[in-house]
Amino acid sequence: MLSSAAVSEIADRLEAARAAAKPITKVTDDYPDMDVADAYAVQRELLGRWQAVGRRLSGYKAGLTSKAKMAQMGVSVPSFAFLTNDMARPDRGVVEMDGLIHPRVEAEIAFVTRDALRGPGCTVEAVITATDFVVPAIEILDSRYEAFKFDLVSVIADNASSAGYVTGGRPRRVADLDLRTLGVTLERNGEMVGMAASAAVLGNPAASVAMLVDFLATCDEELPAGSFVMTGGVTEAIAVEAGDCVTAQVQELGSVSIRFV
Ligand code: OOG
Ligand code: MG
Repeated sequence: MLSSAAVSEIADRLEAARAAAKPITKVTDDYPDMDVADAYAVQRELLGRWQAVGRRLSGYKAGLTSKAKMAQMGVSVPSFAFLTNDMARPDRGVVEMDGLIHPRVEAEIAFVTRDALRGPGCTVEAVITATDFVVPAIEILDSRYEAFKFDLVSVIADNASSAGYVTGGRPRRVADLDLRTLGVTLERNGEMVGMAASAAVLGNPAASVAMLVDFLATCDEELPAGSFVMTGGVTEAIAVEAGDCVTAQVQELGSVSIRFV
């Protein structure tokens, strides 16, 4: 297990990379013995620092939950991370490239829970029962690592590349939907750059929430009522440049857009 000094040093590096928008080598190059638990300790350290300066925990994300994402990133194990209020961007708003290293966007389905969920053994049915509504979302990723290349441990330490998120569309009750068969598209400047069915995420994006709940249980935590959860990119993430307009559309849920300047 990493010492708390090492955890703090890694958090320093990641924060410096983020602040300067300059990528760093992946942390496992310097800490080859670091494991997944150490990486989550770095995440906690980052969250603690962010909360200390007034950022608030606004949700959770699961990532690397679709085959498309796993293949794209070369990591085949889902990961979890925190979202904070300052990462939220308004639908149809703008995101400045300044301050970002090499941003990518991905189309996701996000859940908002009504009831608390506690693992272990959380099921898709339990998630569906506890869910208030689902909405379409775009996640903005920005790996703090050179060339957007990492391994599982490094990406977890980097809070799973999180940089921002946008929700929009029409909130829908899950009882009215088949969460497995929703068509999802991602467009950049009007060109279709990704498409899949929602089942691409672990067979059902609710399974991604269940996995998060079971992960939180290993930390002796529950997923509180009213939580916002991003379930993971349905298709590959797409690199963006200044001037790009990106729209994610989810069947039955409407669309969400963001423009980069
Ligand atoms: C890691 C974060 C993965 C997703 O939805 O798959 C993720 C990355 O791909 O940079 O957020
Ligand atoms: Mg994501």
